[in-house]
Amino acid sequence: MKLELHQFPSSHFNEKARWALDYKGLEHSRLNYLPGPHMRPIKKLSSQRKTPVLKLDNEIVAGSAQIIDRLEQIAPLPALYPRESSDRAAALMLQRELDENLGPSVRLALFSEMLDEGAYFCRQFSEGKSLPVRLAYRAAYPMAKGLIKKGNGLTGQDAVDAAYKTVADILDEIAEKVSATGFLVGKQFSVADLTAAALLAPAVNPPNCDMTKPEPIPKCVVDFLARWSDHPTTAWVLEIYGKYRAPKSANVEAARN
Ligand SMILES: N[C@@H](CCC(=O)N[C@@H](CS)C(=O)NCC(=O)O)C(=O)O
Repeated sequence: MKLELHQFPSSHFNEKARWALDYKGLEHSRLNYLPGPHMRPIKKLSSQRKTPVLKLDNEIVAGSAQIIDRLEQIAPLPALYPRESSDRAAALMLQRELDENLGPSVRLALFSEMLDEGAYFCRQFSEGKSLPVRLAYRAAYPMAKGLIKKGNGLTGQDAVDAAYKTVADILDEIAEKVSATGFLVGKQFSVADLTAAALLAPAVNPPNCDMTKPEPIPKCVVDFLARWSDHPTTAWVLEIYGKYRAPKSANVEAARN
């Protein structure tokens, strides 16, 4: 089966899908899109506009949770779903809650700090592209900024404060949940741990993550990372990345738009 991940390299939801593919050792190609220009081709491919999208031969699966579910069917081992049905239900429910609350809040909080650093913002999302593409992307940024704000719920200070509070509350909840066994559900690494660690990666910047931040990191992002660095959940994310984030099993990185 030929697997193609249509993705943004710098995206925590895409990191979920990459991690699942790598954890299962599934060879795949990664096709990289630029946020913004991605809309038309991704919509054509999957009838919706968000990444990640996985193409399995002629089958299209959109959404990180749906992709993990499909991978669990085609490559059950090593398992990301707990074997026990009550644990599986708990892990899937946690994944859903984290996808709905943690993922968007981490992104909104980080974007609220980074949006005024246009050069860095563009560099992070266009790394690996040709110089003309990067220059064009940077030139379009002032016009795109309003759309980026709107598309990510950056409607004002109240939204930013709420996102920060959501992240802080979830960090505390995770620390409490993992204190007994080191895992969010049961005694083994599962989709719940993968989801929490991948969605927190933009706030932790793990060294073996597929989306480490380009250097030099501007002060606003250094401060964003420092904000959580002493939290026990940050140490937990680094530990989970160290133990369970298998190296890349992608065979090609092709450029798209
Ligand atoms: N629930 C979706 C969320 C995916 C998502 O928010 N993707 C973002 C990147 S992090 C995206 O593609 N945004 C572009 C857009 O909204 O057009 C998932 O789990 O995959």
